[in-house]
Amino acid sequence: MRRAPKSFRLHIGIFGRRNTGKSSLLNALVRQQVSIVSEVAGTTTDPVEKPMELLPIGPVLFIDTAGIDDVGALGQMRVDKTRQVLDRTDVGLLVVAAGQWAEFEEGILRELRDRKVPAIVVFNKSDLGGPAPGLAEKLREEKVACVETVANRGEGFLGLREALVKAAPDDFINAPSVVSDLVPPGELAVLVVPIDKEAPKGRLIQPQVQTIRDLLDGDSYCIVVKERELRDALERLKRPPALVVTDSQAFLKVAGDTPPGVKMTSFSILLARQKGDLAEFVHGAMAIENLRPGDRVLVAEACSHHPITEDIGRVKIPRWLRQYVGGELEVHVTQGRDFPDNLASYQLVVHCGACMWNRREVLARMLRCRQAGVPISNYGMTIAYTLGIFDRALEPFPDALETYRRLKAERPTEGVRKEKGEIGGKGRREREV
Ligand SMILES: Nc1nc2c(ncn2[C@@H]2O[C@H](COP(=O)(O)OP(=O)(O)OP(=O)(O)O)[C@@H](O)[C@H]2O)c(=O)[nH]1
Ligand code: SF4
Ligand SMILES: [Mg+2]
Repeated sequence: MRRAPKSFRLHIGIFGRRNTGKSSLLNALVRQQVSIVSEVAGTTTDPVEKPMELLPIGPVLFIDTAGIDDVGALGQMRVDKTRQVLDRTDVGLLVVAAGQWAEFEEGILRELRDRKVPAIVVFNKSDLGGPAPGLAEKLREEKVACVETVANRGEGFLGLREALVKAAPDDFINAPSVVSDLVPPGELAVLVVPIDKEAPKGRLIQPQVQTIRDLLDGDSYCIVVKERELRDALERLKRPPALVVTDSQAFLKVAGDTPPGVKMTSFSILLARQKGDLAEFVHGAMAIENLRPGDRVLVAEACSHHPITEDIGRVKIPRWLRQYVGGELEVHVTQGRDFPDNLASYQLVVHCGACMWNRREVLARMLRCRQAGVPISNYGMTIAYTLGIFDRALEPFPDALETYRRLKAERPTEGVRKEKGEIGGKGRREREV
């Protein structure tokens, strides 16, 4: 994996009075003992830095600081060092113990606000007491996010991660391109766009348009074909394309017609990476292996209506899943901003590519799923998995492929159902409308 230089990392500064649990919070966030914790106020004397991959944001740098309510000469030095951290913070966590709130906390918020740095107030030690009545509401009105944690017991961290995703500046959240990093300048991508009765009249759909535009922006180029012409188009080329991208519904035919060695994926998987977190979707798709007849599956579409996606979400994906599982599934469909509160009652969420949304919205949804303990996959990932071409579809994304292979190796039952012939027969048929 390429290492992100420090400046590309989202710097998350952890501030607050002494002994509020800042170091405990850092240790719980990174699940390691990187900063010394003790009941003695003033334990952390110098900023402690910890770089890590914080899914789903990506590379971050946590900076635990010395409590800045210190007094005396030594205290002043700590205050100065902590203040320097404020200057390089992209998101500030203000840790407050058991509702302690006074001019001191208001002062830190002001400092963050003056620097236009988003702040999250962490009411830690909430086992000992919550925020003063009305305080959280007042802060939220001021657009300051608030969460409650018990850092030494690891409680409240999903809420904190969700708040971090919301607070992170767009530059960090909207990082990956659609496709241009996969097709070098001057190279060719072949895009496969089935034009059948479900295709909207006279136009291409958003994911296809966005892919073409991104290729042009990246100084590469593409040819666009229907699935029937793909083989012929590839034969005419003097050198193979850098990538073949297909509508997920034509996955199996396109996988068959694209020579081994030529990377292939779908528009929907490109969107899974650009708008969401590909590694998390890999986990989600692999949860299909655990589905059993009678399980509940939520199909979520980000926009309110689209003839193709409606059909794929309501008819085709449920059918592929049922065939893979070998029995009935209870499939529910949601559209737009509706997302049920009872997520935990589902065994799987399958999300559309969310081409109309920004990455932050998709990541927030993924976090809600994680919070509820329900795996989330997306359309293309689900289709590739049920059709048995998951590795192939992940080839352009070495990190995701690696995650898949590692998880597969760790799960001894993986593939057993296939070998026993319990699944996979009818599930490998394509485009059953
Ligand atoms: N009850 C309770 N105790 C906590 C919680 N979080 C941390 N503590 C305890 O509070 C004490 C101080 O924790 P630290 O993480 O060292 O606090 P700090 O803010 O880093 O302190 P300084 O480095 O001195 O500024 C330790 O004894 C922790 O075990 C919590 O959520 N609840
Ligand atoms: S938002 Fe989702 S359902 Fe709507 S067009 Fe985009 S991918 Fe399809
Ligand atoms: Mg500390």
